[in-house]
Amino acid sequence: MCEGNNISKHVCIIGDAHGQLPKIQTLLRDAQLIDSTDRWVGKSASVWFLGDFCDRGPDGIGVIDLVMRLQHEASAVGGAVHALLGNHDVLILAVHRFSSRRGNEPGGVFIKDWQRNGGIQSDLDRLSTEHIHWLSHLPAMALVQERLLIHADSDFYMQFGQSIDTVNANMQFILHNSDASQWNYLLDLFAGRKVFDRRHADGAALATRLLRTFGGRQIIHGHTPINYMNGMAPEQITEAFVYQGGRCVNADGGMYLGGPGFVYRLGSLDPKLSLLRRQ
Ligand SMILES: [Mn+2]
Repeated sequence: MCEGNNISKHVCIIGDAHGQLPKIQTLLRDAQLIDSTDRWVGKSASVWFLGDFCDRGPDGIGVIDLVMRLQHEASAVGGAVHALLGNHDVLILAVHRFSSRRGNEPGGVFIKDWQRNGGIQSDLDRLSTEHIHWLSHLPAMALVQERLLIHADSDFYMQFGQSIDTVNANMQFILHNSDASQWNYLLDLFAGRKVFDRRHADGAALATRLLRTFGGRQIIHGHTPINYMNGMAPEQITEAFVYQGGRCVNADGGMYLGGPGFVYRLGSLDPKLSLLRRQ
């Protein structure tokens, strides 16, 4: 439990699942959020999944089914399970929507992109109307206890609006229409990464700008496996990677690369991380 926090404010973050159902089950069990039969026992805790449920691993649909069920079970007892939209979630929706189009037609290219990026045929085969509805309504951003939660370590979100609600609505608008060029535009931008990294010339400034625009004192993201930022072996990564003086937190343990994953619990924010006001 988070020190000094009321149990009702207990928030856990889980990074990119990428079809790793057994690892997700283990993480949730070890955190005492589910029992041995996968039922919610987390009471009033809340969990945020940072997106990218499918691709690269065997059972993306299994992960989505678990998360969808836990949402119902948690909310029935005062808890909450939330999920953000990741680029791979957009990608599998694109493949499904435009699957009848050939490679030379608008949207026909998505299947190649998806296969190249670890698309799993059995996930596509099992993708139901319910899954599509759920995925296409996921928010792209959220503000939780002064943290700005996003999937990708990129500032591309600003291309879709200047408030969290506007960005979420604009992305969902694309996902509910069949304009392949808009889907392509979203996927191209969503592939960006490492924008807030210290090795990026404007990393700190871009992180600051994002927080000024959307609020929050810290960015928490997934999308880029931590080993790609700190050079550690994925198997050794058991905690979030905090960088840019605490302004940014990477919660993607690289489970599809062999990492065990981890649950990142929100504690007290460092008081030196001031709230950044709009200028
Ligand atoms: Mn991603």
